[in-house]
Amino acid sequence: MNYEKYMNICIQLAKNGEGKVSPNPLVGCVVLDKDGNQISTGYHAKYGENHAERDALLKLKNGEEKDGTLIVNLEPCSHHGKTPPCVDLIIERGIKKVVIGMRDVNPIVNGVQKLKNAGIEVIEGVLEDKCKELNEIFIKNMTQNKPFVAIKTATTLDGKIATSTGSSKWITSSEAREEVKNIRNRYDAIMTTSSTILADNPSMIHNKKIILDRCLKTDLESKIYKQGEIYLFNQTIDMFEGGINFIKTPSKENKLDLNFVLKRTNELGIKSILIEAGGHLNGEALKYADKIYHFIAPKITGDNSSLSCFDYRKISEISESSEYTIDSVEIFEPDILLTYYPNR
Ligand code: AOF
Ligand code: ZN
Repeated sequence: MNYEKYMNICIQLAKNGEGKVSPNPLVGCVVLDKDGNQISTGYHAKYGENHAERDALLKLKNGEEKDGTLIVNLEPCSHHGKTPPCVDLIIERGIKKVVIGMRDVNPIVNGVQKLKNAGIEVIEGVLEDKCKELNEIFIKNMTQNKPFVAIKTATTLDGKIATSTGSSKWITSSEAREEVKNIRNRYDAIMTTSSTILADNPSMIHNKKIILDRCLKTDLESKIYKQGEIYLFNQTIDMFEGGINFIKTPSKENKLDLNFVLKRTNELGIKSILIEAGGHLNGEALKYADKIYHFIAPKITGDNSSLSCFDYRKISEISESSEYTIDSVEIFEPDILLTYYPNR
C-alpha cells in the first residue's frame, strides 16, 4: 500500500488550518475502507474544534470504515482536552490499521500504545521528516516552551535591502510579495521595528503585531497601528492605552533585550513570530531564528554603502560566519525564495 500518497493528502488537508489552530498542531486525516478505497477526509480547522480524526470519522454514518485504515500526520490523541480522545473514537469505529507520520511531542499523549492495546496495527514514521517540518512550530513550543522565530527578508543578488538613501520599493516582484502574505498567515504575530516604520510606513496586515520602538519614536498615526493587536515594546512605559499594549522592556547597549521580548510574547500566548525588519534587527535576531525566508531579486546595486539584510557585527575570518542549510528553492518569477535553517 502506498501510504505516502495518503500522507501527502493529510499534509495538504492539515494546511487548511494554518493561521487558525495555534497553539495546536496542523493535522489532516484520510480514511480508507477495508478494500483500500478513500472514503473520508478531515482536518483540524480551528483551535478548540474537532481534531482531524474526529472530523473525518464523524462524516461516516454507515459503518463503511469498519476494518479500514486511518492515516494521519500526527499520533492520535489519548487525552480529554477540548474534545474527547481521538483514539477512543478510532477504536469504537472498528478501524483495523492506523498509519501515522510522527509521534505527538505533547507528553500527555500516548495514542500509539492505546491503539496497540486495542489490537489495532500501527504503522509509524511515514514521511516523518515532512510531517515534522509541517509542525515545526508546535514541536518547538512543546519541547522548549519558546516561540518559533522566523525572519523574512527580500534582497538584491548582492544581499541589499535598500540603497544608502533608504530607497527600497520595490526590490521583489508583486508575485513574491503576494507569497509573503501566505507566509505571514503561518505565524501568530509579525515583528518589526521603529526604523522600518519610519523608513517605509508599511501596513503589514496581521492579527498581532510586535513593534520594537525603544524610544517611542514612531507616530501612532502610522499605517501599522491602524489594524491588529499591537504590542509596543519600549524602554519607558507599561500601560494599555488607545488599543495599544505598551510593554516596558529592559535594554542593553541601546537595544531592547530580545530575550525579554521573546519571553513576554510567549507568556502572552504568541507561539510563533515572523520578523520583517531591517538588517539590524535581522542580525540581532539571527541567534534566536529557527528559520529564514529569503527572497532574492535578480538585481545588483553594486554599491557597498547599500544596506545589508543582516548587519550587526564585524568579523575578520570567513570561518566566523554562521552557517545554514538550505531547505528549498522556489521561484516567484522573476525572483526566488530560499528557505534555510541554522546549523545548530
Ligand atoms: C490529534 N489530532 O487534529 C490535533 C491534536 O485541547 P485539545 O483537545 O484540542 O488538544 C490539544 C492537543 O491535542 C495538542 O496539544 C496535541 O497534542 C493534540 N492535537 N491531536 O490527534 C488533531 N489537533
Ligand atoms: Zn485528537
